[in-house]
Amino acid sequence: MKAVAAVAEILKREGTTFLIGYPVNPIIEAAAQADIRTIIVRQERTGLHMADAVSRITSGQKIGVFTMQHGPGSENAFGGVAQAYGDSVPIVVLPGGYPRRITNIPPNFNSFINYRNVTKWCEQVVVGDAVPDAMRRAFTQVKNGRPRPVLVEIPVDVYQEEVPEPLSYKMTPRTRVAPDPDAVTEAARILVEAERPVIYAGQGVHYARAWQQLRELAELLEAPVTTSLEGKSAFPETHPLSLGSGGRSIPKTVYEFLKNSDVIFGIGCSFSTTNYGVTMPKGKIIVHSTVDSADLNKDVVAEHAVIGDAGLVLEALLAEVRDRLKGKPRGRKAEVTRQIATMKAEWLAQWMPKLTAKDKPLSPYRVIWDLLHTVDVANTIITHDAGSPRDQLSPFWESTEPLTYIGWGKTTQLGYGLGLAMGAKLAKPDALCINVWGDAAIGFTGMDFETAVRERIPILSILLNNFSMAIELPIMKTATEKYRSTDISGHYADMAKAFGGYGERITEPGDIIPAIKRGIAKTREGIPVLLEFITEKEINFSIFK
Ligand SMILES: Cc1ncc(C[n+]2csc(CCOP(=O)(O)OP(=O)(O)O)c2C)c(N)n1
Ligand SMILES: [Mg+2]
Repeated sequence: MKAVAAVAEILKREGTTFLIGYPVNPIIEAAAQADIRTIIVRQERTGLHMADAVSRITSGQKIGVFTMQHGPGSENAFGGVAQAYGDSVPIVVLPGGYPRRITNIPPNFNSFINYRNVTKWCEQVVVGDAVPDAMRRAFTQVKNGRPRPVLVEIPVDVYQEEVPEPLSYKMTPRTRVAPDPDAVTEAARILVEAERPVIYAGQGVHYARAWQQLRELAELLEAPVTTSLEGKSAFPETHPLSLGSGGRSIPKTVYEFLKNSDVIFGIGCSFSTTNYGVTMPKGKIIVHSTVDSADLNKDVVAEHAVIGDAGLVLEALLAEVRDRLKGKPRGRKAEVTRQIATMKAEWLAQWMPKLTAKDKPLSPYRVIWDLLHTVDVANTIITHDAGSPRDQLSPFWESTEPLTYIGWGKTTQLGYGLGLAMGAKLAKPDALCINVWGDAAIGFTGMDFETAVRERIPILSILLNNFSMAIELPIMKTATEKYRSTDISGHYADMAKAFGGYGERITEPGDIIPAIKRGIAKTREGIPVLLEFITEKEINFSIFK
């Protein structure tokens, strides 16, 4: 068989049911011939974001795959792969390559050379019959160890070469890394001895699907739980031990409890220094559990470390902690949960005027608050974008079920949220999939709303249009005054309609909830929806430093 047909057959054997891509790449045609649904986007970046969400929402059980052409395709796709690398998302990227004769000759863009720093595995196939080996290596890497993108570049003259039949390829295995028992014993001792421990859960908990174990450990230790932005929804945020999620803008409980803790237990997290995550306060005893030892002592000094799959680590810790506590909590819960509830109520009361504001232009906080109280939160998957919408949404959105919030932001590419919502909808067609973004964000990827219409991916897009890059106002004062450099404009509800979707522009506070309900109803009819809320240039955030 031809190498290109072998790629399609291997994708099938790996369980790929749809391939997201942008022409020209013959894998698209071969996939269709093999009955893999092909989904064509309007630009590569969005397609990668969609593949990314497929992997995130399924905890990597279903790996998102994206293909594009050599040259412009692989050049333009760079952002999408870099974003997945930044946030540690496992995707398979299949660019075409220049013919072998000229693949290493400038100025030809060589994916093998250029993508090495944003992938965990990057290979160029040099002969057709090496395709099965290359694909086996890529899928093995993407499914094992720390999740991150992998890439196999296939030069255009390799696609038509022969691969021996019958094709020898079996689905690659998944493994889990178990922790060192001594490290577990040590960590359990520290956690049990701690007076005021706080658990900080990262997205490793999502990839290990270890939500139940996390909950059991928190309840046994009677320890408050917060998450990274990526880990948001790993612990029910309505649980009395929840502090809410981390990020740039956070509930007061996250800040105060971390500050007053004696021990911080990071599970399935990298503790990377980022503007979009809480900074761990100095002087704490840190117990760091991660699947990748490259994270250890990188940004945060950890005296105690446990390497392993978050699920296996939590199970081992549970057994040890149960042993030490004779199976029962020590009766700290009432006091801890009372403190959390009191502080949370005070903090929310401070924000309530904005969350329920009757102003025009609308308060973005009011839009978010009304959205939270209109949708069925447990059956909704929501994501933010870069900019103010992230900082307005993440502290106030309380996720109750695992993987119902796609939090992100080790790097923060404007326009990421649309593709994430679309990928989530592909992976979970029954969920209401929402992206909340600003008018700068839609400038990057808005054209792919047309993809949602054409490919029948009925998402609900919530646009907070303040005709501005409001978050930049404080640092672009002169440029704004002299040259209006933060102003932007557009009628995006009309844009959505022009693309064949449902669009509505909302200016009245009383119309927010009815419009959301109309929008949800339209998504149920299979029509993507864009609700454009005209909002004020709000730049107050729940930031603690
Ligand atoms: C690709 C990219 N370029 C630049 C930025 C920097 N940036 C972050 S937010 C922002 C403006 C956001 O404006 P908007 O989406 O309208 O939200 P607003 O603050 O107005 O609510 C910019 C320029 C970015 N995150 N991504
Ligand atoms: Mg804006």
